[in-house]
Amino acid sequence: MKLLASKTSPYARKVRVLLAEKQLAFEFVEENSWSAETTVPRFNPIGKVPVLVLDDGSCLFDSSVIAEYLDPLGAPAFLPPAGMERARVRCDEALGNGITDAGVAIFLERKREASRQDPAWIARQRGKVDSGIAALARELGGKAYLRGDTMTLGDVACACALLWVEFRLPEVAWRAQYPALGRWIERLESRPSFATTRPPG
Ligand code: GSF
Repeated sequence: MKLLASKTSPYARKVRVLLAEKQLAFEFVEENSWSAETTVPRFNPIGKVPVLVLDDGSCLFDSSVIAEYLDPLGAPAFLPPAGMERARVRCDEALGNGITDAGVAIFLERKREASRQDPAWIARQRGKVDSGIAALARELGGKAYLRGDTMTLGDVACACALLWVEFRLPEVAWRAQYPALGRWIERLESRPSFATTRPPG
């Protein structure tokens, strides 16, 4: 299988961490979905990365869908089998995705010419980043991982979100505000799956 992705995408990083943790073989195809030459729309009509292209040529897109497909392909499992336990992990993942979505909205708005930026829109999205990170800190409390002693997809999504926020929106400074999140993320970052998927530069 092939993964179409950029090296900076936090959504793609979530998938790349899972592939590394499960030691699944894949070809990384670097794509900038914003460039005029991108081939991504041929594989995903929405034109976004990550996209997983399977050996039969069929495609899966949206990082959550790719995670759903990958989880049973190798150990360890990142999702409980069913029921409320699985829904809770999915909700943790949605929290991470939501922090990322709001952060990306700010990042893209700031790319516009200063006079065309909407400060109210940026403030609204910043509110989501801040309240999302506060909720994550409350959920983690003093636990090793969000759901106890086992790392789940929720931990991976939230860690990719926070590391991306630190990379692109350093003014958010969540490490200073939430030392427990810092300790949790240091544990995750020391894993080869996170170390090898760090954005360049
Ligand atoms: C979001 C993917 C996305 O926004 C997912 O896979 O979870 N819900 C999707 N990808 C961005 C790159 S990045 O911000 O990670 C993308 O490809 N954007 C191109 C565009 O045209 O919006």
